[in-house]
Formats: sequence, C-alpha cells, structure tokens
Amino acid sequence: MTIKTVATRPVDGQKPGTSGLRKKTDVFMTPGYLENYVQAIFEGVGGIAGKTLVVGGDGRFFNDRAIQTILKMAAASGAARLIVGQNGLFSTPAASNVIRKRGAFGGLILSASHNPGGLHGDFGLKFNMANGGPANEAVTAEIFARTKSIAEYAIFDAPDVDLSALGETMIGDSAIEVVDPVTDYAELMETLFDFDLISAMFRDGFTMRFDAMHAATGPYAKAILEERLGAAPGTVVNAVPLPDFGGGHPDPNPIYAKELYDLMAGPDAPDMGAASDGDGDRNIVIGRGAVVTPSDSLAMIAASAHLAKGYTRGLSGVARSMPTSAAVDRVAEKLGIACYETPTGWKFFGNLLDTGMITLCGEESAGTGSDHVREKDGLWAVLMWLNIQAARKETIAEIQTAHWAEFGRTFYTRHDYEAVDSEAAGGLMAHLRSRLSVLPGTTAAGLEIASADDFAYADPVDGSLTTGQGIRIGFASGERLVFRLSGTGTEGATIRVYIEKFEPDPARHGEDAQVALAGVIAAAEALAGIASRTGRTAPDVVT
Ligand code: VG1
Ligand code: CO
Repeated sequence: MTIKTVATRPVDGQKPGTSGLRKKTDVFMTPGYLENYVQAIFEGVGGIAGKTLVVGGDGRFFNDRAIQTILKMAAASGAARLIVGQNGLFSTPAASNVIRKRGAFGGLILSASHNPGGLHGDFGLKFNMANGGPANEAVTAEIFARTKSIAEYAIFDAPDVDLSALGETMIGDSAIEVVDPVTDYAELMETLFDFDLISAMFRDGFTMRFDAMHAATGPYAKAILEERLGAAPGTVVNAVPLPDFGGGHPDPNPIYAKELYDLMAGPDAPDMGAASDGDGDRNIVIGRGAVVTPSDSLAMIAASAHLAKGYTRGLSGVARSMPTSAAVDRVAEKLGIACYETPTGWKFFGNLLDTGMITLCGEESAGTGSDHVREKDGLWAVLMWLNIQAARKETIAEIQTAHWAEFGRTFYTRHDYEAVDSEAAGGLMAHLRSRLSVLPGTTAAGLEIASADDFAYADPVDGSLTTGQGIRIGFASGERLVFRLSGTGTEGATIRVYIEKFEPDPARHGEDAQVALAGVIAAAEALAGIASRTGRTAPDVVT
C-alpha cells in the first residue's frame, strides 16, 4: 500500500452552509469533488496527523463509497485512529456522542439530513469538532478558504475496508475501528431517562408508532423502544435504512410524513406518533389528535424536563434559534433562567452548551436537544416525551392543553417556497432589507409595524459576530414575521417565512394555526410580494 499524491484544482462553490456542504449527489460524485473537500477539511482544521476521528453517515446513496475515500485520505494524512459505524452508519447525534465519549479530535458526518437521497438527490458532508458539535464559523471559513487554494490531495492506494465486520484493521499506520453504532448511544439514553418508568407504561398498554422513514434512526429506535423499553414489535415502522430512503423524502413534516399525521388524526391513532429525519437529529411528536409544533415541544420539554432523571437538577438556561417561536421564552421567564436567541443552525448552540450556560435548546425545524451531545437529537426528544408522559400520567393532548392554559399559546407556522429562482429570492430579501429603516410606524395588511431589523448575533462566549441572519418584523400587537433564505438547499433558493402570534385567551387555543395567523400571513405577502416576485401563489411546504 502506498500513498498517492494527486494534483487537483479548486472547485467553485464548496462553501459550507447551515450544516456543512450539501450538493446534488452527482456533483459530489464528480471525480475529485469529494477529495478536494475532504483535503480542505483536514487542512482547515489544522491537520489530523496522530488524531482520532469518528466517521459515519445516514446511509444514503454514495455513503459507502464516500466513506472508503475518506478513510484512505485520513490514513494518508496520518490519522492515528478512525472510528467508523458498522456499515458506515451513524445517526448524527450518535456520532456526536462517540466523538465526546472517545475523546476524538472530531468527526466527519455524511448526510444531507432531511433532503432526498439517490444519484439525483442530495448528499452532504460536515466536520464536527472535539466537543461533538458542528464546526464553528471560524473553522468553516478556514475550510472554505482551503477549497479555494487546493493544489493536491493525498490518498492511500489501498483496498476497501470491510465495514460490515466489527473490529480493527489497518490502512498503513492508521487503525480503522468498526463499532456498533447503537451501543454507546443507547447507554447514554439510559443515563438520561427513567427506562423502568417508561417500560411500565408500555406494559400497561401504551401504544406508539415511530416512523424511521427508512433512515438512520431505525436501528436505534428498534433497539431502544422495542428491545429495551418493551414497546410492541412493529412500533417502529420503516426501520431499515435504505440508500434511497425507500423512495421517500426523509423529512418528518406534514407533507412527507403524511401517513403518520393522518394516522394520528384518525380513529386508530396510538397514544403517540413520532418520526425523525434522514440523519436522526430531527423529531416530530404527535399525540392523539394533537400535533405538537417543534417550537411548542421545546417549551413543553423545558417546563417538564426536571421529571426525567438526567435533568432533576433543573435547567441552567435555554436557547432557541431566532426564527423559533417565543413559547420557550415564557417558560424560561417563569423558571427564572436565561433564554438565548441564536442564528439558525446547531453550531451556534455549541459555546452556550460547552460553558454550561444552557441545558436545553431547539429550533422550529423539528430540532430539540440538550447538553448530552452537541447535535439536535431526534430519539432523545421522543424519549423525553415518553418520560414526561409516564411521569405526569397525562396524554400529549392533556399536557399541551395544560401548557397553553398556563403559558398562553404561541400560534406558529412556517411557509417554505422551494427551488425558487435565486435572483428572485435574492431580490425579495434585498428589497426587504432596503426598507428596514422606513417600515416601523407603517402598516402591512392593517397590522402596525413596531420594529424591523436584520438579525445579527454576538456570541456571548467568544464575542464572534454573525450578521445577515434573517429579516425580523415585529408588530405593535405582538405578532412576528421572519424572512430568511435556507442554507441547506441544493437547487435554486428556498425562501422561509416564519409566522407567529401569541394568544393568551384559552377560549381561542383550539383554533387552527393557519386561520389564527391569516392576518399575519397577509402581512407577509404585502411586505414581501412573494407572489409577484417569485410567481408562487402558495408555499410548497407548510409546517
Ligand atoms: C435547516 C433548518 C435549521 C437546521 C438545518 C440543519 O436550515 O432551518 O433549523 O439547523 O436545516 O438541520 P436552513 O438553512 O435550510 O433553514 V438538518 O436536520 O438538515 O442537519
Ligand atoms: Co437532520
């Protein structure tokens, strides 16, 4: 086996977005494309010689090939040890856990998350640091800089490693350790939640459906929910990870997980419905006839987390991404703890978690997590909800109604316009940005605007400043609108419009969110001119 040095040239557009680099799979498969980016990562993080790295992905098409390339390149760059999930699989939160548990220098996670897979689908790669979390802005900037100056990469000319067998092999001087991806994660969950209490609830007849969407969480959910907690066999559906996610779109939203939403709204609904996304970091929780919005889920978990054994000491603080609703702010206020507002993307929670300033955090995009790892964690949220139901001896619908009665309800919806012409989307945002100073005091669809700004975040730990994170419009009567462009898409631009309104009156808590928010939705159209600028008269996805 010898190390080959291959001459290469920079490829345009290898700029990491909200969560690493995401591109069409066939772009990633272009000879040299993956190699360039991997070499840029190794150099951008300051070299990996003598270091331990964790490697794994969500099992999508090209996962297996890409991992072989990464292993051979890491060995050529002198990595001491590569810890790989069996068959190349790791859910994102499980990879984060292994990085932390094994004291690794970092990890490479292969995933395009909730985006569809396949040759014409999407692929992604990101680097996580020693804390287990996504590389921060300074590191991703360094990686991007390397993609622009790269001239060569190094790779071992070696046969593929058999990733189906547990155990250790070598590429040159680098140990390749193939581990079971579930064991460490399941152990961690057992330290955080009352497995006996949850098992007893299942024994007493509690029913559930967990839709793994043929993605990374299947094996974890089977092992934990069915095997350890005693949920009925068949509780976990679509449990086998497939390279094309069974032809589906592994996003647990009302469009792509429609079957689950329909089941939970119908007469045969089990006590709880749940699903996660391609790489297992997102979650959705649905009670019988009661969908819990991710923003509300964060608030409700914050209010009850002390009932789970890993959190009995209470919460040090909480954080939410800026577009996430203010429901959790009201819980934090009552608990007398700090609530931080960060830009979109889990990397911005890292410093707050590392310094113990927060225990819990979440995003409106179906992400919830805590200081147990440095990624959002789908199955963790599901277990938290199981634990809370078992401890409170209440259904999800009861918990939700009681929460709204105590804190008020924050009606919330997000409207996505996908694969919009990039220029039209950029024009829409530029137009809004240009009017920020003149908007306050004017009205939009009859609502008086009180504030308008472009969100910027000064990290309270390292002082780094992140600007241009989304247009916020606050109305005099308390409603809020946010406009931003997605940083994870691979086709044109995706415009996200986030819409919320606080409602203290319990008599109105049962209203449909789209109805309750109709006035604010009209204001969004009046302000941004979405229809005239993009030609779209309705969003592609409503969450
Ligand atoms: C989206 C979500 C964001 C999330 C990110 C990664 O980003 O809005 O909240 O952190 O995806 O999640 P964007 O830039 O497209 O809005 V995942 O599960 O795709 O790793
Ligand atoms: Co994800």
